[in-house]
Amino acid sequence: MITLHGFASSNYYNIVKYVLLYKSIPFQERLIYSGGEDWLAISPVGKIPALTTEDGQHFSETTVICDYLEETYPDAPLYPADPAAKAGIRQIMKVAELYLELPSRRLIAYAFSGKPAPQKALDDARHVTNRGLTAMKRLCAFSPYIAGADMTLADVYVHYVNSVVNSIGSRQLDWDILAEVPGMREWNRGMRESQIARTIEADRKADEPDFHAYIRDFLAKNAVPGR
Ligand SMILES: N[C@@H](CCC(=O)N[C@@H](CS)C(=O)NCC(=O)O)C(=O)O
Repeated sequence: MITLHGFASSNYYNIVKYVLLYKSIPFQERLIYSGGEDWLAISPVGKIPALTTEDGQHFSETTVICDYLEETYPDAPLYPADPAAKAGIRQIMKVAELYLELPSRRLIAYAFSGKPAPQKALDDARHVTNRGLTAMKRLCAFSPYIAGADMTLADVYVHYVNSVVNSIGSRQLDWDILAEVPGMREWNRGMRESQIARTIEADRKADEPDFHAYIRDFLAKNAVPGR
């Protein structure tokens, strides 16, 4: 059986979990927050999530895992068949990853430690996020799904990107980032309603105490340079 490694407070983990549930692929979850050499053998950069296939191969990187699942389990497709339409979906995901998720994520240490972020870090995050927003305004249709009539991987991906943008980026920058893209908030609310999203959210809530304990322990051992 497929094994999904990671923890339920990770938005990237939840993207893969969503795909597994959406496609009704049998899988087991292995709880891990971080690890040593054994973990690097499964996830070479040491990041969550990673996946072990039915025949024992391991790999990491969320979009790589999702593409593997899509190609191996083509039922309940999350990409259009047409290559150009598929590229359009992947473009939305890549823009969301590089220009929305990552600038917010770079502020995560300040959010967890409570130390004020250096002004340069805030300015950089705002600049990159602005570029992402400009692109998303052009790319997103929300009619009713992010790229049009059909639910795709971009809906799943951006929904969980938005959780980091909302909880980290918006708070650190004191800026309602998602409100900048017309239709994004309403669409995001709709995405939260599905049974799969509710299951994932319930699991995330259940993981919260352990995740916070892990973060407290991490911060006790690793100093976060702040302003
Ligand atoms: N590029 C990776 C990023 C994954 C990632 O940043 N995961 C976080 C958890 S949400 C993590 O492992 N953080 C610990 C670390 O960076 O060492 C992906 O797309 O899967």
